[in-house]
Order: sequence, then C-alpha cells, then structure tokens
Amino acid sequence: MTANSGKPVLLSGSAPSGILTIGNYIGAVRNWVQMQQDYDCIFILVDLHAITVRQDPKELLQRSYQFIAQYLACGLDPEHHILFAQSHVPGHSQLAWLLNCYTQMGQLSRMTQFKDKAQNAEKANVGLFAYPTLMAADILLYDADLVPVGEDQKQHLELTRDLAQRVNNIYNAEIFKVPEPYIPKVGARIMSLQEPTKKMSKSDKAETNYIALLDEPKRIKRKIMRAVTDSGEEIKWDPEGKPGVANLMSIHSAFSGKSFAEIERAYGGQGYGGFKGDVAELVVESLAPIQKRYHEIIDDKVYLNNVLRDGAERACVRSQPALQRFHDAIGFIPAQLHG
Ligand code: ATP
Ligand code: LTN
Repeated sequence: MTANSGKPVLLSGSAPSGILTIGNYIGAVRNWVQMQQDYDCIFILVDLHAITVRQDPKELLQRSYQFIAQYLACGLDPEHHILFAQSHVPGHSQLAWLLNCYTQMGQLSRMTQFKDKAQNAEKANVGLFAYPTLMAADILLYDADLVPVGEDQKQHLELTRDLAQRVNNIYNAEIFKVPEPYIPKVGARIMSLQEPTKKMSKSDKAETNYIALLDEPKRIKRKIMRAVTDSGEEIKWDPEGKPGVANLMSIHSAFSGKSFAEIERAYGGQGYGGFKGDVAELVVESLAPIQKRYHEIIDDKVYLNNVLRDGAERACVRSQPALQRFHDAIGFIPAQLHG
C-alpha cells in the first residue's frame, strides 16, 4: 500500500539521543501523526547518526527501543507507513559513501552544526564531519517529496538538494528526486522551563528545563509549578517581555486548543498559581493515554521487533531503485545476486 499510495512521500528522522520532551511532541511527533492522513510517511530512527557521539551500548539499545515505543504510543502507524531503524537498512551507509564522493570537504566544513559540535576539527571524528551526507542518503534513497525539519536542519536539507541536483547534472538523468523542505503550519516552539528564552531541548542536562513525555504526574506538576515566570502577576501574551508566561501559555494552547486571547480572558486577574496548576493538569491529562500505551508495549520486545523488522524489510525494498539508478549511472557492474 505504501509504495503505490499515490500520495507524496514525507520523510523525517530523529536520533535516539537524550529524552523525548513535550517540545518534540508538540513541534514534531504530533504533526507527524496528523500528516499520516495526507502523506505516504517514512519515519527513521537515525541510530547511525547517534554514534557520531560516543554512546554507551546498553543505554543506546534501551533508548532506541524507548524511542520506538514512544513514537508508537503517540500514534505513528507502522502498518500504513514505514517506521524503522536506520542501521537495519544497509542502503543508508551505502548511499552515504557514494555521496561522500560527490561532496566537497569545503561544503561540509561550512555546516554550522559541525562547527558547533566540533570545536576542534582536527579531533572530531569523520562521522561527525560526514553527518550531512548520511542525512542526504536517508532522504534521497526514498525519493522523498517533503522533509519536515526544524530551523537547525535547513542547511543540511539545502546540501541534500544540492547533491541531488549535482548528481543529476553530472549524469544528465533524474537519478534523485530533489526534496522540498516542509515547515509545518502548526506547532509552537516550546521553550525551556527555567530559561524561557532558550528552546526546550531533549539533550538538556538539567531535568528541570524540560518535561519528558514519560515524566510522572507528580514530576510534571513540580516542574511546571517551579517554572520561571516574572515578578508580575498578569497572564498576558508577551513573548518578549514575559517569556516564561508566554511559554506556559503556548503549552496550554497546544494541549487545550484554546487561543492566547481565550487563555488571557480565562485567567484575567488570577495570578500565576492557579494558571500553572491548570497547565500542569492539562499536560498530565494529555500525556496519560500516551504513557499508558507506552507502558503496555515497552516490555513487549516481540511486538517492537516485529514492527522494526517489517519496517526495515519494506524500507529495503523501497530503497533499492534509487541506489540501483545511481550504481548504473556511476558504471558499476550490475550485481548478479541470487534470490
Ligand atoms: P537536541 O537538543 O538533541 O538537538 P532537539 O530537542 O532539538 O534535540 P531534534 O532531534 O533536533 O530535537 O528535533 C526533533 C524534532 O523536534 C524537530 O523537528 C524539531 O523541530 C522538534 N523540536 C525539538 N525541540 C522543540 C521545541 N522545543 N519546540 C518545538 N519543536 C521542537
Ligand atoms: N539531522 C536530523 C535528524 C535526521 C533527519 C534525517 C531529519 C537524520 N536524517 C532525514 C530529516 C530527514 C536532526 O538532527 N534533527
């Protein structure tokens, strides 16, 4: 069904690093769930990308299962779409190598993420340097039409487009589809609870800055009650002047569906205490069904492995044509494999 649904292909990837937060949920995962109605979706757990930073093996394994279980609990549908682990589909590493041979060192040196993450380029591992060509491979393998990415990944998507066009030009053929970036209409940017001018991030070291999708109700309440606001007492939409309050309003709005004007009206003259209590209640209630489903499936490794196997098998099939077109164009002897 997925291969020929006729719908545009939407592809996104996320690394099993850190811990999923309500920022990731509101800004990404929830939108993916919605977009399943209109697109043929491919969701990749990019574990090959995760090892550009040294990982503890046990933790990586556990976190990878946890991420998959959380995506499923949020409503990603592995039957009608494809959800898989990047390391299970060899085409990603293969195409990344090929693309490395069409990418200039200078281009990769200019990537701001590399400059940020590798303070000392001499000591950085080559994987970190080549991270964007692996991401380009993820996208180009599946003839993706649309790639929803945050601001920080736009440069990598530009490089992907550039590589696709370059290869197509060199061989004067449409080997790769040139993907479009996709900026979802909805989806607020959720900020850190303690430093509301900084975005809530899944790799933040300080627990009090974020709400994890799996945080227990008590912990959620504690974090929201202690969230930084300001010395005033007015619930008003003013992201510049009152970033803490604005952030709590965004969280309220994301889960209640109410507009900022409605929230202002509802809490007029009430001070911060009651408002924070309600935001906490909303978050707890909204996450409850996700957490319930998560706990039902996280220990069911047979189910999770079946989902991953099925996803990887379909991804392998889907990734073949693009890889084959490129091999043929390059001039490799066609492989004569049995079965
Ligand atoms: P890291 O801190 O490790 O860079 P992250 O929390 O920024 O991680 P990513 O893996 O970079 O998460 O992003 C996954 C998706 O979640 C992206 O589409 C990104 O736009 C979205 N996202 C991440 N944080 C937020 C946030 N605070 N508000 C809204 N969307 C977010
Ligand atoms: N680099 C991205 C994760 C990522 C991705 C992708 C996103 C890897 N491969 C393919 C979209 C499409 C990040 O850090 N968020």
